[in-house]
Amino acid sequence: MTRLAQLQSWVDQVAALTQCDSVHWCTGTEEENRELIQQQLKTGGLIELNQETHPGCYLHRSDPADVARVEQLTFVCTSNKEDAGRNNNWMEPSAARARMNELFSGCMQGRTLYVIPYCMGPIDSPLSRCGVEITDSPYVVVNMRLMTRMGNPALRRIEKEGRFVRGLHSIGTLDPERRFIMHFPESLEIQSFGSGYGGNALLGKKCHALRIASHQARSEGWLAEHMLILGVENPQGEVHYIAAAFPSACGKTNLAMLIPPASYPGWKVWTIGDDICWMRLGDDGRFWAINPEAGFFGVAPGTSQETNANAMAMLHKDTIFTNVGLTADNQPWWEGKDSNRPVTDWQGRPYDPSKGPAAHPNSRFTVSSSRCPSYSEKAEASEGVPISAIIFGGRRERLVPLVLESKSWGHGVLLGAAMASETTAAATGAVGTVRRDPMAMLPFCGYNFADYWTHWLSFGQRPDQLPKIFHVNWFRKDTDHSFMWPGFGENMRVLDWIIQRCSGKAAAVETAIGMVPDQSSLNLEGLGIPTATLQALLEVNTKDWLAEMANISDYLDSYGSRTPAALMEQCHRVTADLS
Ligand code: TSX
Ligand code: MN
Repeated sequence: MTRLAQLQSWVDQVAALTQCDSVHWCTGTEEENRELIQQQLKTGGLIELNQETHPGCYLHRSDPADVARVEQLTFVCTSNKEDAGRNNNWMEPSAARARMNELFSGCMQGRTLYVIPYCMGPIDSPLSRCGVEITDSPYVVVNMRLMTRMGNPALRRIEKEGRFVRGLHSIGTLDPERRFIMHFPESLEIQSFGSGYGGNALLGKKCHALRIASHQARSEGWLAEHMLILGVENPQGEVHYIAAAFPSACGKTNLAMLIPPASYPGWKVWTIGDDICWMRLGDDGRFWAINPEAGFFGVAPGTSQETNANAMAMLHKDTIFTNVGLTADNQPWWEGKDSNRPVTDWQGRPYDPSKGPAAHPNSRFTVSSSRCPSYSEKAEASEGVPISAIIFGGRRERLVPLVLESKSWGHGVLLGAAMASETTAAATGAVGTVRRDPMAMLPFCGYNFADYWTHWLSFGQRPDQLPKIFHVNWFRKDTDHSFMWPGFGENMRVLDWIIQRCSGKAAAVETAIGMVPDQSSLNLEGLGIPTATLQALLEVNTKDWLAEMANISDYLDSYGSRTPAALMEQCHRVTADLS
């Protein structure tokens, strides 16, 4: 129950449409969470894990046909098709509503309807935004409690502000033929039917904090980005904050939780967020950023003591695992975790390597940010943190140098718009194909990419205060197919160079595609990287880059007449400098 009439009447209307048995207003309390978990243990929605090694940890097994986001069934429903852009599927709003009404009609018979008020961002921050998700999935409720500020405090803020994103979700019958994720950015609405999977069902995350928020951010003059946020503290106690966007399978969560190597005594990396960044220009001309999330919904496979010790430390308590395998003593297990052996796979079958991996490649952990050893207290600051540098990245075996600094804001926007990654085995499609993924927002930008680049370019007013923009590539390979850069903790050396560039310290060499470290300004002490390898890591091959620029130009052009001329000019200038 709420005293906000528009919220109460929407809930009443949805309850009537879905014909739910009962309505539960989520408070977000411990007690409520305990009850929801107990109830799911009874129905099999959750399975208890080893409570000695993993207190408060549970396993959820999804329907085997419901294990990932469904981009082909995800729509942006703007009144004008062009506003959604060729980067989105589009449906006319009233047609989409009619379709969804049919699906939601009577879909909660015999079920409880949960009303989840949530706040994306610190509860007292002017940068935060609220929403209400209605769902019939108790799994969604317990996950939303970890991923957002959920319950009474959020409801109080919503009642005060009177404005919130309306999210409606039902798992329906999980029929892949009757599954849709609809966004109505003009009226701040989300409707998701037929999937219980995270990105399709936890509406605060990709649907609200990226698709709806990016649309809202454009009209309000801020940015909602698919970026991690970290703080680098030097031995003098100064902290520089960095936001970074990478396509999937580049190790964003690992970078957000990086542990500086022994060669950086007294340095510390603080985690603000691992997935989403909302930022806005302050009166001081700097970008101030918050992490709208309150938890991590991370990919489990590949997470280990070696790749991400901070993540491993937080996954022993109060964590929900989805689609991982089990050891003989009921501990969660995934490929790459440790030398334990799985006995049960993610579908609950006896583990048989000939039937595939023990954990689904997209299996996940959900855990509160407060469990992360490197979690920054500044993540709770209502004013956010000031961003010194923005990093774009991609997985490229050839061509793209280890690190590159843009020559201007506009050139930096080009680096973001031209981002690309080679597909890995985990993704569908051919392995090794280069796929463009501008600002890592391809599946998440709630409006036309061409307008999005115009919006990015519009911030180039006070260039002296703006963050510097960089591009990194941890994935260069030698002719013998081995990685040239050690990556992981050693990426600290690249972050060090980036911060030094922001404070005008480190030297750089100007090339046609941007500034690269001069051979002595990147700290390589103790790495034993041969000079030839370093040269290759930082080389700019004119012939190959001319081909790349032609490809980028065609790609940007494919967005049509709305593609900003200033972006095409950046592209042409780089091409001319290469020639
Ligand atoms: O997350 C990764 N990062 C960022 C870490 C802060 N990964 C894993 C990507 C899959 C999600 C990386 N993989 C990184 C990286 O920097 N680099 C690589 C490639 C690589 C893999 C193994 C080695 C080195 C590089 N091993 C040895 O050199 C022994
Ligand atoms: Mn993401």
